[in-house]
Amino acid sequence: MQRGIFAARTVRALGFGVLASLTPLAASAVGTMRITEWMYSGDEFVEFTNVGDQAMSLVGWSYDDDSRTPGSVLLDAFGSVDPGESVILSEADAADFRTAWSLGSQVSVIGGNTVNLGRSDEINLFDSSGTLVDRLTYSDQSIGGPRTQNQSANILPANLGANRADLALASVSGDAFASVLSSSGYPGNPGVYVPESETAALVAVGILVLAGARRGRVGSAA
Ligand SMILES: [Ca+2]
Ligand SMILES: [Ca+2]
Ligand SMILES: [Ca+2]
Repeated sequence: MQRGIFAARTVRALGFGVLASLTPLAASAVGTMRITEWMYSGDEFVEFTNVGDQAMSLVGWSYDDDSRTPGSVLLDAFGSVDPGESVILSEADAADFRTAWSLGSQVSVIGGNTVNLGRSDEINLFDSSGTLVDRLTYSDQSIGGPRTQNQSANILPANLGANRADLALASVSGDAFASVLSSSGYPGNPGVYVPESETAALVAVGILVLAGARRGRVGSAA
């Protein structure tokens, strides 16, 4: 009995010790690439952001849609991605995409993506060993969340890496994600992912916007 209690306390103490030693490491050791925004139709693009605090080399990394195959679309051209930096994979040529969104040359864009996204599809990010780093499975019809036709949607800081498209927020010009309109008039914010503190303060507002958008979209055609 006495031994059992001692053992339980020891295990618990060891557990806390392990947690205490791992937490700071996990928070500070590496860069962390996450899917942060996407639009499947209109000005089709996917945005990846280094939400960690170390630069990250994307040499050897790749993207695929719901066929889930590492190496399908190489992301080598992104090179090294700084902490807080967002990079773009677009269907349009990189130059055309930059023009459409008034992006400077400081935003890395890989254009001409032919592994395109549909209304119900998936975004997969693989590292140089082919290991899945992040995935976003989305469908406004079967999963919920915004329909990203002619508007992008954003992953909130709390949901990064969690594959919760249903909790994504549609972009609205002038919103907390610094959304603007493309030359086609579509709202989005490719090339920037606003800091967590600013976004978190406006999450409640975003949820209200989303709820309003859902109410206003009842009965939309395919
Ligand atoms: Ca598409
Ligand atoms: Ca597809
Ligand atoms: Ca963005």
